[in-house]
Amino acid sequence: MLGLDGAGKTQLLYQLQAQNQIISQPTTRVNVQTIHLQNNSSISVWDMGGHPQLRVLWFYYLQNTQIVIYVVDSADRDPNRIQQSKNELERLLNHQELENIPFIILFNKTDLPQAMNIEEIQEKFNITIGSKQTVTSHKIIATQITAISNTCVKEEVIKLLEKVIFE
Ligand SMILES: Nc1nc2c(ncn2[C@@H]2O[C@H](COP(=O)(O)OP(=O)(O)OP(=O)(O)O)[C@@H](O)[C@H]2O)c(=O)[nH]1
Ligand SMILES: [Mg+2]
Repeated sequence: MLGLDGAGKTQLLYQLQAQNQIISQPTTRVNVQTIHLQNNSSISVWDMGGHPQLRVLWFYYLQNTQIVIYVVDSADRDPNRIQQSKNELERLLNHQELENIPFIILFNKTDLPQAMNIEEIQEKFNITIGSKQTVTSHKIIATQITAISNTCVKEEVIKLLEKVIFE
């Protein structure tokens, strides 16, 4: 699970574990947690710190990755941050180690009034929200979420994971 600092990755990880905890600390390296899916299967989620100085570490953990969950703070309208987030995403999509790996792209913080709407996201990130698409070698699903909400976030994300794993 990757994305810029403050995007909401750790908050989402807690949701996936059904813990309604509010996160206040940036991740300094990586949190690893097991999440249970259907058919007694489970996945290990590696939540990496997104601070600029930590992003270099992402590339040491790409081997054996089966899915990338890329989280974006859709309420951060700073053009520099949008560009950084796009650049990091592009770097991952083009990385040889991740060839053919599905991506789930989550535009988080939709609860905030300044959050970008679907049209703005699609225009700024050049990504279609909702439908499955193929970008270079990758199957991609992008959607909007609110990681702090306690309604259905876990179910929504697990459904997306199962969709890219099993379908
Ligand atoms: N309003 C709102 N705040 C959120 C949401 N998701 C996360 N946050 C807050 O955003 C801040 C950053 O969230 P984190 O989960 O720590 O972000 P992160 O991506 O893990 O950041 P790094 O560990 O620095 O890479 C925290 O204060 C969260 O509570 C959301 O959906 N809505
Ligand atoms: Mg974190």
